Amino acid sequence: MNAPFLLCSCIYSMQYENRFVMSAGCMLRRAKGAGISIGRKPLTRILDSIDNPEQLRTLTVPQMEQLAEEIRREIIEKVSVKGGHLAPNLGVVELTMALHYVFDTPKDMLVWDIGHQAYVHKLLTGRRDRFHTIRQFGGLSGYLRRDESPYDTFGASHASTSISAALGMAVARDLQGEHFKVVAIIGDGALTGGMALEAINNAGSLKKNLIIVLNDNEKSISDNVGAISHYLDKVRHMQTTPSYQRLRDMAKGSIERLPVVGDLARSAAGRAEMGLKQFMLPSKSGAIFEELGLKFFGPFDGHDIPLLLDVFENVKKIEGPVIVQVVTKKGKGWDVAEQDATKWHGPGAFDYKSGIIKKNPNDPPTYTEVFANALVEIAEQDPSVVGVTAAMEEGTGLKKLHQRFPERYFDVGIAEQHAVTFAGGMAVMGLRPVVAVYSTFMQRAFDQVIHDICVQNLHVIFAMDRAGIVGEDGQTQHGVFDIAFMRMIPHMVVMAPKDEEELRHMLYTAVYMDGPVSLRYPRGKALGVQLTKEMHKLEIGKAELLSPATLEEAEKTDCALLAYGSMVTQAEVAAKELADEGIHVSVVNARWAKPLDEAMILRLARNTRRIVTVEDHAVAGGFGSAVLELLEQHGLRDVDTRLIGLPDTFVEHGAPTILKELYGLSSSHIKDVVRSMIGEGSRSLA
Ligand SMILES: Cc1ncc(C[n+]2csc(CCOP(=O)(O)OP(=O)(O)O)c2C)c(N)n1
Repeated sequence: MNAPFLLCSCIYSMQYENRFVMSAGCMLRRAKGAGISIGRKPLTRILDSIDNPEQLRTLTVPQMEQLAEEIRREIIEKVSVKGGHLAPNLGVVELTMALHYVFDTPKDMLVWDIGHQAYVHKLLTGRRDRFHTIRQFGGLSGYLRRDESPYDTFGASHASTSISAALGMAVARDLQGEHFKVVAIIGDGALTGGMALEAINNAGSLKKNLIIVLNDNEKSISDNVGAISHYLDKVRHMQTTPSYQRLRDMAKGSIERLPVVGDLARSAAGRAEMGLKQFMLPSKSGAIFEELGLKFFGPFDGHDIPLLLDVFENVKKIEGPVIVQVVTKKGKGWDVAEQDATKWHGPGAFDYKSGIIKKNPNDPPTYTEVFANALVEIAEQDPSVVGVTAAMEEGTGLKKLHQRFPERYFDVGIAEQHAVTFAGGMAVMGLRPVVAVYSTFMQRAFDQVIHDICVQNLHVIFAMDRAGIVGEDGQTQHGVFDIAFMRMIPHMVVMAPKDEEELRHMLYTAVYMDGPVSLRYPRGKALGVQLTKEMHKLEIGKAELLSPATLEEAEKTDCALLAYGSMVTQAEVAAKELADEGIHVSVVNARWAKPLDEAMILRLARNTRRIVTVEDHAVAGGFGSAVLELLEQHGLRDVDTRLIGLPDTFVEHGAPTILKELYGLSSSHIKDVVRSMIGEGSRSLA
């Protein structure tokens, strides 16, 4: 604990002895429990009587400690059914309770960063009854949504936004003459994002009343990286040094000897704060946040409820922007998750009794795995190949490259913009950087892709995982805009494989061509097709006709289905079933959204007069739009062309199968569209 702060908080606790039944938090701290033991359920739960923070505020500290255990159990049990964010939530149970206890939410505004750690917040803010529906279609979101609850003050899921949003709220509050607190809660991982640092820069000069709680658990999804993370390590480490411990004891002793609690003691504590602060931080110049104009307090034990209550009650009174560093343990309370917080960051369904994540051993590999293996294979042959990730070592599969070639692997933190320009710098020097990134997070670096990569025609490879509908993570995580924002940029080549075998060849092609190139592939299991030993280059801009066997035959079909990436399979299924009805369609694996296989598309359009494009992406600006543009350029406006893709809306969360059916990305919808084009009863030219 921060010794100077301890002085203030002890004084405070003395005054509030009656309210906190445990009395002065810092002096009468209870021994911590060993964590929850899953399987033993209490007969009556405090949790069942908590529907809002008002009710939480009536609890005593021992009751809150019991509630913390109940919340952990609830989260583990419910998340085990369908998967979700586990370790981040187990780590913030006490922190969330303390925030809702001390602050007058929802009038005081809590702004969570990312929101993957907001399950506790959801449980305490009237969503307990629906908690079992989390991340399921029609159920609670796995992140924050303003339309879900007045307690969700700002939507989130992409990192590093909380301080900006909270600062904006604080400015508006003051302009509107209102009075409430604004608290941003940001993880040490999210703090590596440039936006968070931009916001701190702004907050330090605007000097608004704003509280930033830094939830420091030393982890992003994997271990946190970067110089700021090392700096926080040092601050944390100070806590464990003997000199710090001595100061802390001195502080405690002096508080206990204080005869009265009043203004005098307060100012004494204040003086001690000033003096001791020099010892708390590695060096004066190292106190970077203070230098930037924010008051910095911490580190505090983020699992110590009485302490947290004291700290927040005090921080509430401080003027100007304040950062409070709270140290938490990711996965806290469940051994399995504590020991491997990366694995338990966001597991799929698991058995909470055994702590085993459910996985079918017969499942085919994921696209991520195939990509990761192919990249290592290529890197083994070519020392110029390097990998860049923005804090997604596990998710993108770059861990394999990290293990094989640590010196050619770069985790830059949650910093997609930097990742892109950093790769540009390496490309200028003749390296072949592969930026492995989720489609949704690529959105962050749009200008860098244009300005730093494409304008200079640099050879950077963007491998975009989780493209298309991702499912349970919902609105903010579906990768459904990348074709549009990539294909509109001059020089950029845009491709998507129909299966994992083609993914390998596309990656190889991307590495051994020139200029900027992007490929997208979906989340989850691949198709299970046989992988060939050797990778080879594909011809750029050449589509693959899947059926019928020749272009001459395809020209005679009723309609041409041009399918892009993962939708090829659905198109093939639809074509087979339509054939049973006597409707003959050709199926093309388009492969390239840019450059298009103009020759093939124009030939099919001129002869079949009916084109259907299919993609797992927004219709606006997508592959189908590219085809329409082509037809328009060649005066083929009278070709009946239908675009199957996502409408102009944000796709909700839920199982991919449900969402694909709902939004028309299914073979049955493709069939309906074809049928409606040619009329019931069909007209077969074949
Ligand atoms: C822009 C962006 N890139 C990547 C991610 C993926 N992501 C989700 S949680 C997370 C780690 C966040 O770490 P931290 O803020 O410390 O929170 P913790 O999970 O440790 O509580 C990352 C990288 C994201 N949400 N947003």
